[in-house]
Amino acid sequence: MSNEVQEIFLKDYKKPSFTIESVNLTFELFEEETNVTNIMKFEKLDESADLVLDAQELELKEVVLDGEVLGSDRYTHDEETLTISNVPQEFTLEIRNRIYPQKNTELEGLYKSGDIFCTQCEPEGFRRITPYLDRPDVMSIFTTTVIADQKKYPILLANGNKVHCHESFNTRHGVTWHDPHPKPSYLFALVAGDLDFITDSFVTASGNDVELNIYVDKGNSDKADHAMKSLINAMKWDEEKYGREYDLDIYNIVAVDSFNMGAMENKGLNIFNSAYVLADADTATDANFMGIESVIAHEYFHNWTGNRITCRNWFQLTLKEGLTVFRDQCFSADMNSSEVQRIQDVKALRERQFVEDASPTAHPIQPKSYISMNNFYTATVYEKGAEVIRMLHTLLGEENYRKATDLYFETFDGQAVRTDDFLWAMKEYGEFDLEHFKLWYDQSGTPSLEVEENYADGKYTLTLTQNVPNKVDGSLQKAMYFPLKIALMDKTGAVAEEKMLIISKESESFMFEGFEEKPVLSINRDFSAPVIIKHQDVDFAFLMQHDTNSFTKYEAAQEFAISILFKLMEDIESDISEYLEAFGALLELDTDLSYKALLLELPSISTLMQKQDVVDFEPLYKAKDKLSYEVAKKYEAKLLKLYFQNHEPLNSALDSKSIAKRALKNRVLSLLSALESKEIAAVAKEQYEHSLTMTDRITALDVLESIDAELSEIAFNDFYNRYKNNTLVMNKYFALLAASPREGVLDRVMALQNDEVYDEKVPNLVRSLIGVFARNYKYFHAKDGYGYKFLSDKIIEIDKINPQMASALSGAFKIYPKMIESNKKLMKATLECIVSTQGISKNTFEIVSKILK
Ligand code: 0A1
Ligand code: ZN
Repeated sequence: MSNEVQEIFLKDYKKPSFTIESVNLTFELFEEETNVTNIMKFEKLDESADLVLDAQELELKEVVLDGEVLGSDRYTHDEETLTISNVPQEFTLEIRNRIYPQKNTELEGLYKSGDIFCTQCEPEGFRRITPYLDRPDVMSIFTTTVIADQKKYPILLANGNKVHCHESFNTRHGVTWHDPHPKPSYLFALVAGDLDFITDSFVTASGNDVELNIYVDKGNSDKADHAMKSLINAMKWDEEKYGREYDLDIYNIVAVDSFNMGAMENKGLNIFNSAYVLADADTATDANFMGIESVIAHEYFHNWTGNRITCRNWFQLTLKEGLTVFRDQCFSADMNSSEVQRIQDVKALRERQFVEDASPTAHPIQPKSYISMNNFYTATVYEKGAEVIRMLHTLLGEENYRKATDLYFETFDGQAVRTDDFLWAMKEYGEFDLEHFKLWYDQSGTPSLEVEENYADGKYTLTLTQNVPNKVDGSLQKAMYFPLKIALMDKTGAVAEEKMLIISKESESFMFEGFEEKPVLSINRDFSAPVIIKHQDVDFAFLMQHDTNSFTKYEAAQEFAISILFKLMEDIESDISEYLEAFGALLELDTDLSYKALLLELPSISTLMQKQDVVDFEPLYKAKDKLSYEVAKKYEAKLLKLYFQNHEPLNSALDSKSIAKRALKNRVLSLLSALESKEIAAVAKEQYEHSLTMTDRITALDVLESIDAELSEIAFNDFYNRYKNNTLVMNKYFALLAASPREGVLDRVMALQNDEVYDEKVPNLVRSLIGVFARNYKYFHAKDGYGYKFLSDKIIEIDKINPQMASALSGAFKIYPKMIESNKKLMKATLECIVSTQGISKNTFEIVSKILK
């Protein structure tokens, strides 16, 4: 495969030579195969063009042009395309082809998730269903008829509104759906199955009554209420915040167990990974509930940012994804605690995107080329893309941002556009240097900002020096343009000056006057720009206590702990009393409990790793273990008190106060686990046995696993027997064991693959067991290289089943260039083994070969 791969470049983009006015599809679903009839009305835009349709793994039956059956000499059909020459200016093409959804393990195109037929077409799955101009800038009106066995598949769904139920014929029935909104093929969807559903309705601001349905596996309808509530809140929010209303009579959501990603925004028929729909207190954690709220909203928001206005080509992906993530983040902030939401978004960004941006697979939010588009549904395109939109929001302010988005919607509704078009609308209402700001779309890597302070004669000077890392190919990149929120405080914590600076040069100074003594700086408040702040000699203890911005206050707590951990790495007996004092003050803080739970969290291993030039995990774990132990030892009594003050085992309510109490007491329990004492094990055991929520049970299991092998085994066995029939809960079971800090994880992970619940064809299970193991740095990066060998063997094996899953797993090797030499050598051997594997997919090849470069 390696010498056959084709790289696609943004600079080569050409407009389509044809438009498709309408598509009429008929699907006849059978147990062995599916027959597709596809009638398209074409118009030629380029006189001399041949019609080249995308077609992959399709069994062609018949091609009929304007009523005439074409002989096989009139077209060519190869592995990727169906080409017809000499077509008229306007014509109707009818194609009949056959596909085999039951054999489709890639989960792209039409496939089966258990007994349910479903589709995934973004970005290029439609070409695995029927020949088509499978590109987002070809928008057409779809009518879809689905015909299947009535008993096995009573529910038949497609995009748009239901227009016709066909008379049953023998044992079969059919339904026709019509979507009046022109759309690209990647938004096509079809579902057939025997499903339960819940239904509700929403009246739009203009009075349209929309039917809302959520379809789930039989027996699961009692777990869809939270998803429905989230959907209704999202619909209301989009009307209020963006003036966007829903535009069909029906909105359907279907939950399936086998899905490569989180969910998909198909017009009027969202298909979801069941993990983002199903929840009740017994089986889902508070974090799961939040995740559902945010993904349901994300897919709903796509109806305007993605569907009505879509991407001209796949290089524009962040146009819809960055914007939609920003929208779902703001929604979640409005529904919950905005300060906690912001910190969690930044945490996720730094854990995933910053790591990606510092790796060989770093790319701009608007990539310039790809081998497999599937590889670009990345934290960079999504989360960094959202930060870029957030900066625009900051630069424009709420009111102008709203005017600018209104203009964007008015101007481009019904079109396939570019990020430049969105930026044009922003610029209409914003005063900022657009050309300079655009670098965020073209450059990769996380900029860092070095801070220097000077104070003399009442004047305070802040000098900021930007450093943008080189591109992956080694070339230089330019200084960026961004808003930087700062505040200057006096020694009591009172804010003397709060400002939004515009940073645009490699180095610049800002002067502030009228201070009696040197002010204390609070920088990058709210994380106004996705940059790394490098600032020496900061009084973190002061900021932890007095900073008025919830983000920078949290940041100070993290940075203080990080500096102490690095000190411990140099000398494990270092004096850490100052930090311990500051931590003690946090314990006393009277603040929102879920925010407090975040303040009390010690930095993750991934956070620490990002600060190392050459990564070696052993000393990181050692330092973290030491600090965790000292914190727990010094504050054992206080922590226990805090635990019991907030522990309400019988409260499974989902109001913010109950969630916050659980978050805080579980944070405290995790902190206490560092003591590895019988007492804490007993507390965790009690919590496992008597709490009513999954949130509590999961934390208890995690704590037991880290303290007491025997008690852990008992609890895990109990958990297994209780939930073995619930695959979503079993994901948690596998994930907890794969993340275990206890020796022998790899052996246990290997053995778990033979568990009757485990199935290598189900992405959620693979992510939970194999994916989580690859983030268990201590064991994945074990010095014997067995962790690497295990993962690379799995990648090669899974690549044959599901290339997208395999290339996602390959991401664990991204850290390769930064590892210490001994590990690097081991990693290199396994990576070379992957790329040289005969028949390796282009997905996996692209990621692994980039890592090796
Ligand atoms: N557009 C979806 C994500 C998605 C992308 C690709 C998929 O399969 C290759 C599936 C889903 C979203 O942003 O929610
Ligand atoms: Zn999306």
